[in-house]
Amino acid sequence: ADPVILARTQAHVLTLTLNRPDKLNAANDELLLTLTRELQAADANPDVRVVVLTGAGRGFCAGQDLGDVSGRDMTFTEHLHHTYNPLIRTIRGLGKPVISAVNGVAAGAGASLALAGDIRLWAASASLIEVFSNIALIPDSGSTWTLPRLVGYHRAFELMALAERVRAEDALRLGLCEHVFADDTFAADVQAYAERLAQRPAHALKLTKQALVAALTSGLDEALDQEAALQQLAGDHWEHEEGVSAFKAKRAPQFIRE
Ligand code: T3D
Repeated sequence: ADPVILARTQAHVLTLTLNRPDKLNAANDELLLTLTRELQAADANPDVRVVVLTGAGRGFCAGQDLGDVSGRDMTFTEHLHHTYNPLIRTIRGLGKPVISAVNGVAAGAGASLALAGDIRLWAASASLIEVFSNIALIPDSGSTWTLPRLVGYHRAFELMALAERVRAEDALRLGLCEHVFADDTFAADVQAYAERLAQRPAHALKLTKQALVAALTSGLDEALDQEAALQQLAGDHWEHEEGVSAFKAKRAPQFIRE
C-alpha cells in the first residue's frame, strides 16, 4: 500500500504530505499517528529547520475518515486523546516553524490542521470548512481555541454553525492565512518561502515560538518575565554573535552551520 505520509527533505525543509488523495486525505489513525511520529522525529533532526504540511491531490485534508468511525473500539474522547490531540500539541510544541501549505479543501479536523501551523500558505483554489456541524459534531483538534482568536467569537460561531466554505480571498482578509499563491506554482512558491525561513536563526525562532505560544495564554507581566528569561538563552547563543558581527561587517548573516 502507498505510505499515508510522504516525507521529503530539501534544503533543510521537510515536507510531509498527507497521502490519501482519493479521499481528499481524510485522516485515519495510521495517518494521524504516523504524522505525529514524523513531526517528533523532525524536532530531533538538526538537518530539518522548517516543516511543511501539505496534501496530495486536490485536497489538503477532509478531516476524520468517516468510513473509519463506526465499529471503532474507542470512545470519541479516547480517540481524540489518542490521535488528534497529540498531533496538535506536537505542532504547537515543535521547536521549528511548521507551515500549513493548504493546497485544497481543508475540512473538519483538516481545517484545524490548516490553522495549526505557525505560518499558513494557501493555494488560490484552497478553502476551509468548519464542517463538523454538518455531521452534528463539535469542532475539535484545536479549532475552538484557534478560530475565535483569529476572527473573534461571533464570526467563529457563525462559521462553525453554518459550515460555510471560506475561500482564499476571504481567508486572507480574515487572517486565516498569511499568503495566497497561484495554484500552478503553489508547491514551488511554498518551497521557496520555506527555504527563506530556513535561513533564519533556528534557535532564536524556536525561542520566539515558545514565547509567543506562552504569551497567548498569559498576562503582560508573565510575558515580560518570559521574554527576559528566553532573551538570555537567545543572547548566549552563537546565532546572536553571528547576527551582530554580520551587521557590523555589513554582510549577510550565516545562520546555517553545516
Ligand atoms: O474522534 C473522532 O473521530 C471525532 C473527530 C472528528 C474530526 C472531524 O474531522 S469530523 C469531520 C469529518 N469530515 C467531514 O465531515 C467532511 C466530509 N467531506 C465533505 O464534506 C466533502 O467531501 C468536502 C466538502 C470536504 C469536499 O467536497 P467535494 O465535493 O470537493 O469532494 P467529494 O466528492 O465530497 O469527496 C471526494 C471523495 O473523498 C469522495 O469519495 P468518492 O465518492 O470519490 O469515492 C468522498 O466520499 C471522499 N471523502 C471526502 N471526505 C471524506 C471522504 N471519505 C471519508 N471521510 C471523509 N471525511
